[in-house]
Amino acid sequence: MDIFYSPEHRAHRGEFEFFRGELVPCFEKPERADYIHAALVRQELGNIVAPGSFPLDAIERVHAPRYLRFLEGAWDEWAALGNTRDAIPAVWPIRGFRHDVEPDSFIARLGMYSFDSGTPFTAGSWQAAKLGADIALSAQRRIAGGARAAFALSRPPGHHAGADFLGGYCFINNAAVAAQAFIDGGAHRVAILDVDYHHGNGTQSIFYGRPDVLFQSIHGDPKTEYPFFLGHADETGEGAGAGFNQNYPLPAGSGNDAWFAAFDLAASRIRAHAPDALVVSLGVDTYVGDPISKFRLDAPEYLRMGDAIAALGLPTLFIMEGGYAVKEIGDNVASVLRGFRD
Ligand code: SP5
Ligand code: ZN
Repeated sequence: MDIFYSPEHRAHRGEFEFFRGELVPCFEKPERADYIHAALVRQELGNIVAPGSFPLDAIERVHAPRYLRFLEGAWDEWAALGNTRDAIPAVWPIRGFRHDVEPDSFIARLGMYSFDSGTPFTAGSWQAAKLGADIALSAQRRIAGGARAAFALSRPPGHHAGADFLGGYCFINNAAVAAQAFIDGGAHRVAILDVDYHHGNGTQSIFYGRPDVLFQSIHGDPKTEYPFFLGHADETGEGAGAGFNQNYPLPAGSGNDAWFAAFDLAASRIRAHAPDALVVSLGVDTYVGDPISKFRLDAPEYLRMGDAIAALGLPTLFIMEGGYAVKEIGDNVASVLRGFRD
């Protein structure tokens, strides 16, 4: 399958994220994509294809224009204030605060458009995030043109980003942008399967009221796992979208059997939806060796995952999300694609 990739992802290179009272080196680092790229080339899993460039319109189909304008200008604004280090959100308008008045202060607007302090905004974050969306759209177009599958190998990831907020290392929701592009291209129904360890809160929130885009997410139980405030089993959609969102939260420590039991439930929902295309938010932070996550999937399970996804028999767009065991990330991603192909 074609693998859409650009080395320019390196423009996004956060220095530190805030964790337990101190700044720790970012887990979401450029080496992640470098290792994946190297493994896919070594295992000859497909042609590496440079993305095209798309107008912002396709991204504005799921993100608020004023949020995108903020992201686009954020680094210049921050730098004009005399800053050279990354911008890290530090103040947020929670319940009872005004959300209708956009403050003038940069740090206040950064807080208004974010939900955690773990997502530094760096000099090249906008460029890399926009490029990631272009990668997702290029891969989506390949499938719309008749390909069975494509892989959007991008970073930063996207599934925590909502219509007007960043967080969880994510700025633009690539999976949501791609799913919407399928709909705008004439697809009647799309399914998104999110296998990242963390709940795809951004994707869920974007499609929560819609029946055309089914969202299925298997993840660590938000009672104990990030992002904590969304991802419970009783969140099933609202209004016209009622019944088109399913979460499969599993306890920290869950292993292969529990994970694939949840997968089978998600797979039957996807089959029942009869989508024209499947978007897979592919995080491999479910791996037993992941430094920030607590599932225990063994390396061979990624082959099985790819095989199980292929058994759905759908045109499939894989989009890269999380995975922080950098030395193993390439082989685990390659296994999913190999399991899918063979
Ligand atoms: C896309 C994605 O996988 N985003 C995940 C964001 C998780 N952010 C919270 C990270 C908490 C770091 N915990 C460090 C534990 C070190 N032992
Ligand atoms: Zn994750």
